[in-house]
Amino acid sequence: YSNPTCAPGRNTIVHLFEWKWSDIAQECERFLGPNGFCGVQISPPNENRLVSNRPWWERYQPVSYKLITRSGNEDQLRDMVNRCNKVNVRIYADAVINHMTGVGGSGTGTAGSHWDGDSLSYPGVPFSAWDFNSGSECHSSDMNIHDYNNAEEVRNCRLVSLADLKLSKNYVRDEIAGYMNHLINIGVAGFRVDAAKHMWPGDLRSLFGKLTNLNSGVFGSGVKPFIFQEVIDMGSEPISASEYIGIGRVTNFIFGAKLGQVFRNENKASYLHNWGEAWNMPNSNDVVVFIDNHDNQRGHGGGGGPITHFEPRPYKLATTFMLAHPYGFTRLMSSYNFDRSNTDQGPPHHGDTINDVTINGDQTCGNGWTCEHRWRQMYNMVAFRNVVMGQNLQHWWDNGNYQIAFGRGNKGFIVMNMDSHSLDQTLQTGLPAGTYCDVISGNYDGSSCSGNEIQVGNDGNAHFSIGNTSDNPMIAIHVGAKK
Ligand code: ARE
Ligand code: CA
Repeated sequence: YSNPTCAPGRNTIVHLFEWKWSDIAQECERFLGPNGFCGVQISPPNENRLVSNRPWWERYQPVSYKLITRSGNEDQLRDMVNRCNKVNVRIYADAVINHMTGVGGSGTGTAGSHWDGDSLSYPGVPFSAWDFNSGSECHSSDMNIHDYNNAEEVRNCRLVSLADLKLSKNYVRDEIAGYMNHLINIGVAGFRVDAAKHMWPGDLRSLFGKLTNLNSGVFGSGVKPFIFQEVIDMGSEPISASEYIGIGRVTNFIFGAKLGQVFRNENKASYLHNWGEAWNMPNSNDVVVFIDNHDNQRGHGGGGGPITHFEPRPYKLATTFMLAHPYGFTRLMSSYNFDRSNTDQGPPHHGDTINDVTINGDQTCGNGWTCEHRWRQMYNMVAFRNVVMGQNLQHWWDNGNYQIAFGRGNKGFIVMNMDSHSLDQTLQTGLPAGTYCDVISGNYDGSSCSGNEIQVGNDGNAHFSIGNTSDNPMIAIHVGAKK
């Protein structure tokens, strides 16, 4: 389950957080397909609890596995999956399977199903009280998780009072597998598994064993879904991400935290010369990496103050480094604007309807959508990653401080200046001689560069000069953008 199942030559996914299915379908066709993205992580597609003021997090409180949410209904989901697959962009669903709604209270969900969090009744599945962990499995005083040093409590008790499903039960696994197989049948390529830390690895292994292969009409025969499990492991708790590796990939939260320090100038960039496993991170092929996610960009999930789009300069630098470097399977975050004093704020909306994503003349988004993935530095580096994939990191250079450069075989080269003085260097790029477009300052249209040009000589050397005050203090060149 660790193979991302991207179409050939594609290597990065983007989390289109809280987008509508109809907007994602268009985005696949007009932008993600043409720009070489592998796929989209979508918000949870199943029925959720209706919470007043519609916070984004209501979608992490399942009511049933009917495919009706504010993002759209099942027909719209199918249309999105088909249209995206057609342009070689895959859909990865966020699977919230550890729990149902918060306990206490009752109501209806986004598909109209009734739920009762007092009696633990979810007739839309159906689940009833016997399908949840009880006092026999959970031994904390109030059934909630308090002690992350107690693995049994973390897995058998309630995460922020969410009704905790009993995944040791075959019936529960069958219902969840039925839901995931329904999505597989529609044509999704895989899953982000929410709150995987709160489920026993053995239960997940059995559950995933019930999954069918991907839709052969799209993927060919015998292809397993891609699974990446959300396990927040900063190295300080008894539950470690390594317990989940082998079942699928895991989310690597150390990655964004460590790069955050570097690109905020709290830890020398020159130390990145051995970035990767040597930094006490899992093997490259076992992880999904990212700079921030929908939780930590708003202080949820332990927060940790990652760099986000609110700090564009270090954010673009950190993302560029991530995409240029061989380590991990890369995910971009695509946000909506929100007031940082209100961490509940849902997506741009009118009434109960999520607003359309509009596209401005310069390719950026309007209507309250941030669309980091449409910033030139981001999408051009997604293309860079596709061009250099499989090439070794070589020709590392640094000034012992905050200026660094490295190449990827004879395909691409990057130079970054986070220092407080300018960079002026002739460096060995490993690239064939010629004129290259700097894909940070501009685009290549097939014949000319709209930004700066870099000359690589017959000896592979090129001269780079980067000021320290620019908004984008870096240069990236690759053989796909050579004049
Ligand atoms: C909401 C309300 C709660 C209320 C609850 C039930 O905020 O006050 O009790 O509803 O009514 C998201 C939001 C939550 C929200 C929830 C349900 O973040 O605020 O609760 O949706 O609507 C832990 C988990 C990790 C989890 C983070 C948030 O280990 O799996 O907490 N992340 C995922 C998603 C979230 C989502 C959920 C799980 C739930 O990405 O978006 O929650 O589906 C240490 C530990 C971490 C721990 C962290 C925070 O760092 O190492 O493991 O993360 O502390 O406690
Ligand atoms: Ca659990």
